[in-house]
Amino acid sequence: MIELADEVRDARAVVALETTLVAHGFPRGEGTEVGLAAERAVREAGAIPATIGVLDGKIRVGLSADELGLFDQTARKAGPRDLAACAVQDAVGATTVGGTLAVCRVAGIRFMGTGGLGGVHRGFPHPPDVSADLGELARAQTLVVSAGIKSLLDVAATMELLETLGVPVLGFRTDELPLFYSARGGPPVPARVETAAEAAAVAGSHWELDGGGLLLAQSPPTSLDDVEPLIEKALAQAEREGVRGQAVTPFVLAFLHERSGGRTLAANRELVVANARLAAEVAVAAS
Ligand code: PSU
Ligand code: MN
Repeated sequence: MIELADEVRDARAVVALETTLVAHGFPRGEGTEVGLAAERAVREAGAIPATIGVLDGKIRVGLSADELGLFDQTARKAGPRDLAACAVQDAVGATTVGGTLAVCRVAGIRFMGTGGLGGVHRGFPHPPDVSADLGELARAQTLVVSAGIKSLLDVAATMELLETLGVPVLGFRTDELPLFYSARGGPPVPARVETAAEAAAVAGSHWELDGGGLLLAQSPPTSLDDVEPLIEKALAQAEREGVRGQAVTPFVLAFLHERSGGRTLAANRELVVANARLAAEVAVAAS
């Protein structure tokens, strides 16, 4: 059911990339461009990109540009629980961070790049919405590079849960956890690393201890420090419209992209590519 592209199977350094942000994280058409830019960044750093998604009844690891274009708004959002049904029912399944990690666990892929990790949604336990990204991050022996935790979530609660799950959180040249759109204002990180090689060494040691996933948090290249009021508006609007579950994150991202006049869109695009590049540098250092 899992099919690896030839170049992924033969590669020494591989970086997994997700397809939910391609399908649901950007306006129509733009997600594909972001996905391709992330793949280019991985190659420039000397690694092979393995973009993961469900297509043609298979879980595909490594997609062509044309195949990537099939992951649009009509794709199902595929978290860990959705992979099997998507494959059996021949649906296009855009994998979340959690869904991608579930595949990495089986395929033995150790590094991944994304935008922002999912986590505990604000207002917990009403509803009790906790992203499946966290459970998979605890299980998979994969290091995920992100711009921290999306600030539309309850970041403090998510950090507590990561500690409970035994997930190391490394700040890349920062003492503060980045907040997706902004570099500053987050909680302190439990450990800071200065280089990709150091991150690779910590990951290797953690896996020697039979640990699971790690989060390597990198500040966004462009830091937007005035998004919080807009996030509150977006969450209130989602509430009014009865948006629930898997639909919340894409709804909020789309609202922000529109209402910020495209500023969050540009920032999000940039940070996804930067994280893919850093994930590749860590993968190369580890090989
Ligand atoms: N990072 C982005 N854009 C995104 C996401 C991450 O820059 O759209 C996606 C990831 O796929 C992540 C998902 O797994 O948001 C979290 O969704 P939820 O809160 O429903 O688990
Ligand atoms: Mn959720």
